Amino acid sequence: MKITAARVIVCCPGRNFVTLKIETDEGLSGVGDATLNGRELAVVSYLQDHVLPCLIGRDPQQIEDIWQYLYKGAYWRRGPVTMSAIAAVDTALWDIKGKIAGLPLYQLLGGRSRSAVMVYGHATGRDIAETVDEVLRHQAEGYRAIRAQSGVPGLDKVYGVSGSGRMYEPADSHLPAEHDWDSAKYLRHTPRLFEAVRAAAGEEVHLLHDVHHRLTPIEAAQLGRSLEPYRLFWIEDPTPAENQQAFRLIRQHTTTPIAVGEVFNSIWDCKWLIEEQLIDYIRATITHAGGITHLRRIADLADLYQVRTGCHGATDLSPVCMGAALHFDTWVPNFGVQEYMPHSELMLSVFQCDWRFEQGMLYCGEKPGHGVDIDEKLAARYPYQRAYLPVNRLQHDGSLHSW
Ligand code: EZ4
Ligand code: CO
Repeated sequence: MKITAARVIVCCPGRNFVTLKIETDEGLSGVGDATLNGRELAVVSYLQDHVLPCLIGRDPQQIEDIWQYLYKGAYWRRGPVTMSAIAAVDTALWDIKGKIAGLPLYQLLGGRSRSAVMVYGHATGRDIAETVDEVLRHQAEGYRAIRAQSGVPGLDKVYGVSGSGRMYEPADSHLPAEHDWDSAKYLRHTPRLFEAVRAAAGEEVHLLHDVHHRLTPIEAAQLGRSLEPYRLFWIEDPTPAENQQAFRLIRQHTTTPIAVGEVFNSIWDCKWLIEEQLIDYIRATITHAGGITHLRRIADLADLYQVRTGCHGATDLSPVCMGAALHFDTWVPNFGVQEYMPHSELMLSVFQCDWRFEQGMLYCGEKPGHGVDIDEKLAARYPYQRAYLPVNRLQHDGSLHSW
């Protein structure tokens, strides 16, 4: 079998997605997600200009060899652009392999480890009352795990809080918006938020929170400790992870579980944190961390240390990523939870999916491969629109801060 064609499809049905489609001489095709929020076209060029010409004529069944060829063969290893491009190829090839075998992806990986995939939904509000309402709404929809974020009194705009208090979109379709930040205000507010949420939502529901790299290590330690009475499932990205020693400091002060890694792209970003048992959940995704082939290695390493998976699943990951992730989650032994922000109707008309949501769980489909395809004609009606994540500045003097 040979790869005869490969093309990159860029579309914006409400937000930008980059999709790779690979075709073969036997009429089977596969798709992969290559969306890197706010830097989409860099991956498009990486694929079109540098990767796709090397794929034509190769045997699509040799997934491992093609992965190594693209990783070692580039000479320039790792990085989000490279690893997203490799991920897209890898995901498309696993999709093709599933179609060759006539098996859903989770069967190729080793079969079902669980009946369904627990997901967490996003409850966001402009203030505590609105967030509590959103948490209750999610519980009524059956969610067993809910991430809670809210506006902070005295701060104008805060990450993850949309104007309407409902869904937020993690990009703005103009040049980067500027948000303001004050860690002291946030540290005072967040325990009050979770006190109210836990009181309203009861003991059973899993509560999560995303700090989005905004605290220093000692501030993150304070936050973790102040949230202990509310028994969170995790706090995510409490501090930036470039200096990984920071997590040792946090660990010395709090038993609140820690999730890290939505911006990681390689096992080398995770290795030390996992081996030193400084995190509890690894957030790496298929799309940004080298595809199924590489994420499987990360999960296997994590399993040795009882670190569980908690794949990133915001709406900037395309339905292709979500489809593949659900198969991965159905198989992976050390599964923790899967992030789930439902895509819009329009997005789901461009991408056809076969998963279903029921009582806080997602069920992957049984179609061969990962079960997601793209309607290229419809996609062409929604061309790329420039969009960026916001930036964050300290409120009192305008210094640029982590977003
Ligand atoms: O900011 O997906 O946990 N989820 C998140 C997301 C990320 C975006 C970045 O593109 O932090 O909302
Ligand atoms: Co996050």
